[in-house]
Formats: sequence, structure tokens, C-alpha cells
Amino acid sequence: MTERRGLFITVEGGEGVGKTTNLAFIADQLRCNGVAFVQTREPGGTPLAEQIRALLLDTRSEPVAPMAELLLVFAARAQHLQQVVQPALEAGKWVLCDRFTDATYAYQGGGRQLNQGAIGELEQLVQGSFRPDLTLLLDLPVAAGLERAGARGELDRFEQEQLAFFERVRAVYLDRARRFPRQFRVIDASGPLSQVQANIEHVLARVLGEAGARS
Ligand code: T5A
Repeated sequence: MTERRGLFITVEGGEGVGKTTNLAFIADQLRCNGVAFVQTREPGGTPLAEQIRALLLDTRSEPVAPMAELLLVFAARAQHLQQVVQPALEAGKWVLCDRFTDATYAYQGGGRQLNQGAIGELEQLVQGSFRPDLTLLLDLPVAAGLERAGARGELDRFEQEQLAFFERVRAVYLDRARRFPRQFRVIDASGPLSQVQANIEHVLARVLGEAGARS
């Protein structure tokens, strides 16, 4: 991967934690602070990667092999990195991304119980040393998140998984946050939205301050 100047911020969490709601808030914060940024998501973010997203999320009668799922996730990521993320960062823009490779560790590693080492090898192959500068992990007890997600209507292929799957997802996210404290900020997403957003604003203020000090 080539040199970059903008910051790469990812937002992570289990189902229904409020990523979509809070991504809009984060985007507003960046805009108010005059930051040029690109907002995108995984899986997806380019026409081809969005087609892969549909393959991954659609419910189907044929069971999906966990390894096929993992490879599709990384195929979409390779395309997204080359077409969207890297060019934006190299142009000095920030990138705000709804989920990234930490979701792969959480869902395919935790949820599907695939070998974390195999995920690490694919991460290295597709990304080299490229990692997020900051990951906001929205954390919420699984049952509360599923209740929020369920209230929205039809469930996708992942949302139809059992409670134990999502408990493993959450455990991996929290474990990664502990292991990579420079990358992660854990945001308690269980409170009212105003409180969650006040916490996000606090974290962003620091990041914006540090970015301003560097430039
Ligand atoms: N995936 C992804 C993998 O398996 N591997 C990978 O590597 C990657 C990248 C993608 C799926 O793909 C999987 C994981 C996912 O299952 P997604 O759309 O990114 O799907 O994931 P979802 O979790 O399904 O995202 P959603 O957009 O559907 O949910 P959000 O964004 O977490 O929740 P949001 O903002 O829609 O909020 C849900 C509801 O809660 C309310 C909102 O108003 C909304 O109604 N809400 C609150 N209510 C009370 N208090 C608060 N603080 C609230 N915050 C939000």
C-alpha cells in the first residue's frame, strides 16, 4: 500500500448497535470541522463490492460455506481498497468506513469460528500493513442490539443467526479493543442517543485536535 495522508476511521459493532445512526452524526462532525472525507461501507463501497455484499447478505436456501463467506468478504475489500479507500487517503481526504476487517475477525472468526490465523493471513495478503487509524466500537448487550435491529423489519442472512453467534461476535470485538488500545475507542451504545453521541463527540474532538496539531 502506498503512503497516505488522510485518516482512516472505521465504525464497528454488533447488530443494531446504532452504526448507521451514529455514522451520520460523525459525518456531520467532520463536515463542521472542515474535514474533506469520503463515507463508505463494507462489505461494499464500489459497484462490484456492493454486488458481493448482496451475495453475502441475501438469504438463500443453499448453505454458505464459512470459508466461501470469508473469501467473498476479502474479495470485496480488495476491490474497495483499490477503488475507493486508497485513492481518497492518497488525495489527503479522510475515509469514514462502516465496518472493516475487525468485522471479519468478529463475524467470521468469532461468529463462524474460523481460524483467526487464516483471517490474519488474508488481511496481510489484501492489506499489507494497512490498518484503521481509529476504530469506534459501539458496544451494546447482544439482546438489546437484536431488539433494535429486529424492530426495523426483515432480517438479512447474518441477522438470522442465533444469540450465541452474536455473543461470540461481541466477545471478539471487545477482545480486539483490549489488544489494540491505540486503534480502538469503545463507546457504550446502551444509553440514550444524546449520551452516545456526546461520547463520540468527545473522542472525535481529541482526534481532530491531534490531526490539527500534526498539519
Ligand atoms: N460482515 C461485515 C461480516 O460478516 N464480515 C465483514 O467483514 C463485514 C465488513 C453488514 C453485515 O455484514 C457482516 C456483518 C453484518 O451482519 P451492516 O448493514 O453493516 O451489515 O450491519 P448491521 O449491523 O445490520 O447494520 P445496521 O445498519 O443494520 O444496524 P446499525 O447501523 O448498527 O443500527 P441503526 O443505526 O440502524 O440502529 C438500529 C435501530 O436502533 C435505533 C435506531 O434509531 C434504529 O431504529 N437506535 C437507538 N435506539 C435507542 N438508543 C440509542 N442509543 C439508539 N441508537 C440507535
